Amino acid sequence: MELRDLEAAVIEGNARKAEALTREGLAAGFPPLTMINQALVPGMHEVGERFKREEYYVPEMLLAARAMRTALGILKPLLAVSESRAGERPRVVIGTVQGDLHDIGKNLVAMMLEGAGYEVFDLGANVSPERFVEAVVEREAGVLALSALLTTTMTNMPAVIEALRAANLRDRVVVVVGGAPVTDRYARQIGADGFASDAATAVDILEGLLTARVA
Ligand code: B1M
Repeated sequence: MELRDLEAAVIEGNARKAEALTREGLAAGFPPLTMINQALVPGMHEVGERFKREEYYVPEMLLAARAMRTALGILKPLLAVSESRAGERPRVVIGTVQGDLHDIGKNLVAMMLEGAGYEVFDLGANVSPERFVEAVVEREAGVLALSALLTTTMTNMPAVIEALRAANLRDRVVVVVGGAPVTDRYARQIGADGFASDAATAVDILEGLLTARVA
């Protein structure tokens, strides 16, 4: 098994092949994160490029997403959970903002945070500001992570921050945002505490923000 075969299975939208190759990759000793970062993510990136060039349409994107989710489903339980600091850490509520159905990147961020020992409550995609606030209250969360993949839905992020403020929770919750169209500048502009460009950085950024808050 080669990583490029797994990447190709995602690009082709072949879930069965992606599943078989993921299992083969594990048997061959590839670390789960290597398969994610060097095969699955580049595969989805290529799908996006083909969509841009109008070689792929929504059905192809859906098939690719299914292949990627199948592979991630196998890898997720294998991402090592660092137990050492679990319990000391604030709970995280995560979701994709209203109007946006993209959830793969958000799922990866959730997986990486869980792997780093955070307790994560994933609200899924197309989440309203009210639902985010409700979940922060219900779960007594100290972190809210928002994802958006569309330029037309990232503009729904400020409404979530505003809803937190209206519920008098803004000072108690660290808000991190991310997703392909989101930038550090935009994060600052809407009053988020942090921005992460990818799932691994999300963990680092959050660690930094929480350490700064304690200090
Ligand atoms: Co859509 N789509 N899509 N799509 N789709 C994009 C995003 C697009 C860039 C494709 C393109 O044109 N090249 C484009 C957006 C253009 C724009 O707004 N600038 C687009 C479009 C236009 C659309 C539709 C409007 C198409 C249509 O219907 N005509 C439609 C919108 C539906 C909606 O949401 N209302 C649509 C639909 C879909 C599908 C449903 C078919 C499917 C999603 C399936 C699913 O997620 N369950 C889909 C897919 C698969 C894509 C692409 C090909 C892949 C997205 C993905 O999963 N990437 C995408 C093209 C692309 O991204 N290159 C595209 C892999 C993933 C690992 O990366 O999500 O970026 P990403 O996540 C990264 C980082 O961004 C970051 O970490 C992740 C891991 O490293 N990150 C965070 C993400 N969230 C974070 C949160 C954080 C921190 C970091 O919080 C702290």
